[in-house]
Amino acid sequence: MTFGETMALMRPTSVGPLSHVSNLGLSIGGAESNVAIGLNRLGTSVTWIGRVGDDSLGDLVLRELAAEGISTVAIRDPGAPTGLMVKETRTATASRVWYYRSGSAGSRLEAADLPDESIRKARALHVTGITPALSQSAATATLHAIDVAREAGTLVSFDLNYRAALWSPEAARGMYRQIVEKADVVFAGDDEAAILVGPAPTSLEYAVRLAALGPSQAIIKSGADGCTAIIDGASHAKPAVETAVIDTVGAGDGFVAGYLAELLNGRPAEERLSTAVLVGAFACTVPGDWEGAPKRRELAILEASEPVIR
Ligand code: KDG
Repeated sequence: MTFGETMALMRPTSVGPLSHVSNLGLSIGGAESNVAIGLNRLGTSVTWIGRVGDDSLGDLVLRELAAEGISTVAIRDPGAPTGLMVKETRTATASRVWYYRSGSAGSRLEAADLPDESIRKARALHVTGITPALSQSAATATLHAIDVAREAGTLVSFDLNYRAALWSPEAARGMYRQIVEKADVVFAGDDEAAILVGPAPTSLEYAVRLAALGPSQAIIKSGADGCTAIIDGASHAKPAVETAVIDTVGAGDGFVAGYLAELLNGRPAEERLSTAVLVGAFACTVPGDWEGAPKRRELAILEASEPVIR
């Protein structure tokens, strides 16, 4: 189970400043729904909870999630629009994201929106550090959901997912600490971990410091440098899977989906991390944030020696 804000996502069909781009494709994006889709494609069913506006972009979000087979608990908010995210492919190798989400329906998520009984019954609850950055009510909802999950023995997974456009490192730090101390599994990039535990010389040291705060599984995602983890007291590392990179946005969510899918399948740590780096690489192969997520039967594609599989 997961919850958060899923936005409409517009992305250019050509490279250059947005002021000179004449066509934008329309899709959806949201870290938690990206993870949900990744998990579902790997065979793990997921429920996504969130608010969208009572508008056409809200219809788009819910239709896409339904098309991906995600169960949704969606609140239609007539008082606020569905959030919007616009990508700019400024150069072939440098892109950026513009958010139009302040006051959005998704940011008005509140604890009363969350079905506590379903959280209690879920095998896992996955939250990200984006949701508590959206508003006070979303932050309260996040902490509430984690408490409900913990009391019921539902595994709590947390991806720090720092977004500089939403809050400062100082504001994020206290919230990260509260959540990490209650989480079973924590994911972070090196820079994100540094916000919470201060600068460390190596990724492994970041994992050690995060694990020292409580989680039995602390995983550092280092993009093209792979990942490092402390899992049940043992250290692990995996190189990234090499692929032609089109767009790295969503790779971290793919990584999380791959890891959680294998964790929930009862697979050992090494296998969780192998699938994580593989699914993360798949996310980089397409412009969208989640469209490249693999079905289980496709997992071997990236390592195939022939470009065409017949
Ligand atoms: O991780 C990818 C996400 O960043 C993207 O899909 C949208 O949730 C999003 C965000 O807040 O950036």
